[in-house]
Amino acid sequence: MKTTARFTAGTVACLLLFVSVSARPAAAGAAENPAERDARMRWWREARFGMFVHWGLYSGLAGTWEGKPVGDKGGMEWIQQRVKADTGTYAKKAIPLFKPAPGFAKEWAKLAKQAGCKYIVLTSKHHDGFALHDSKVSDYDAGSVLNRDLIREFVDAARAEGLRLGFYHSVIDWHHDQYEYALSKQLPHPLKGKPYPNGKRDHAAYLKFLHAQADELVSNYGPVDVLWWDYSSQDFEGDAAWRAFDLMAAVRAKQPAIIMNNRLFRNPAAGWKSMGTDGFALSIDSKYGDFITPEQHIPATGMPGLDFEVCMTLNTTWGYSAHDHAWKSDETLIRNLVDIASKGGNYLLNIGPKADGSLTPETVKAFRAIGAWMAVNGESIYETAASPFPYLPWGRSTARKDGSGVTLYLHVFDWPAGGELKVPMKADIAGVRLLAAPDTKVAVTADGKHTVLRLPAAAPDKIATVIKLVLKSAPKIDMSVKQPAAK
Ligand code: FHN
Repeated sequence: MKTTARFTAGTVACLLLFVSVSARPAAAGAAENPAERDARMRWWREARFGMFVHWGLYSGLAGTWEGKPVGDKGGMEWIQQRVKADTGTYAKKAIPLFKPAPGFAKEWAKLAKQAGCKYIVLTSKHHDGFALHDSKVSDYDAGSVLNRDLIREFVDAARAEGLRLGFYHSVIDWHHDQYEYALSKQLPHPLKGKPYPNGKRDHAAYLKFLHAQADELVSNYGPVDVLWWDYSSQDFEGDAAWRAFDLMAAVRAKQPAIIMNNRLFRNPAAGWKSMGTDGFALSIDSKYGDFITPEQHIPATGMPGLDFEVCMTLNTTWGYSAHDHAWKSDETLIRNLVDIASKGGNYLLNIGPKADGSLTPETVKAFRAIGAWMAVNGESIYETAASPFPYLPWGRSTARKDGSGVTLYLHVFDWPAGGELKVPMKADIAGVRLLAAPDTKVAVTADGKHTVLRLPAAAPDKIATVIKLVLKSAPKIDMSVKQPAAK
């Protein structure tokens, strides 16, 4: 089923996205109709906010190689590729430093819960090929090397906090001796351009391994809510690269309700237009996956009716680095969450735990700040649909269809100097409330095509004050108010 983002007039149509669905997910292997798909996607669409966790052998190296910082920007989960180390050299240095403490995942799950995350996604295997579960088809895994099943420990901690959970699983593999890295000029590999050190390789043998490990992850840990594949290139994707459709079918056979991203592919119908991390396209055919995955970029316009999730780092690296201090402000993080929700998308915000699983003070502070904002304003994010406005000069908006009425949430970033907030709509307003100052009176008047709210002189929340408007019916949006052209 192909869905393409359309900027429909008023986009109130996108509110239909949350019309309660009574269907159930289709049985494994059966063709899924739109109502069944909506039922399967519902929790994810309502969740809006998840925690991403990049943790593995690279976490112990922490951006340092042979005593020197590899850099202070960019993904240090790529350190093996950045120093061009073969897998034996990399493992010899990294394994002794990777020392998961008992109960490591409990801190992550508690912080995710406190922050208002509804799901948590952990790297079961990143590009370096080291699996965090106890794998029967590999000796480069936590079971063989640490005598631990770190995925089991993660799953138990996530469930104890009532979080939905998922696995990020890299199809790229810098360890496996049958992975034919020469088949792609675009995908990274530490030995790229060099002959295979072990002679001729058989990619089909690697795919048998890849499929077997994926099967272990969806067979041995109970319900898995998300499988976050990563990643393909334009010259190496889908069936040719991964036997992708078999892989997805095998996963769905074990986990019929699972939600999968679009990264087994890299073509326009799968929501991609380039190799850039902003190379997403505004369309996806669900046979390629359930959602589009903009990375470190928020789509400039809305994507009404389209499922997408923006994944972002807290600083500039996914895996832990001792040298990356470019932490984003609480304002940036919270406004990103609001901006993404106002476009109908999910925010997957990353943490990069240290080798023992512990978190940096900056990580804890950031997620707690988001949690404090969500404790007051979460209803303006969860279970909402994209903003019905083409543009709001002072902030963002989300919406929810409530019976015959509509609830609008206005997220004010730039508080009006004179206390008068102009909203480009005419509406029959039944109630208005500041979520951060519920006892404050807000006078409402109409001025031509606009609704005018008389607000207190100071913003109750400097980052984003949320105004809840309960409307008796759908608003009449002034569609002439558009984003100013870029200068
Ligand atoms: O190469 C990976 C990268 O290390 C990280 O895991 C991100 C997260 O979305 N995905 C790939 C780059 O797009």
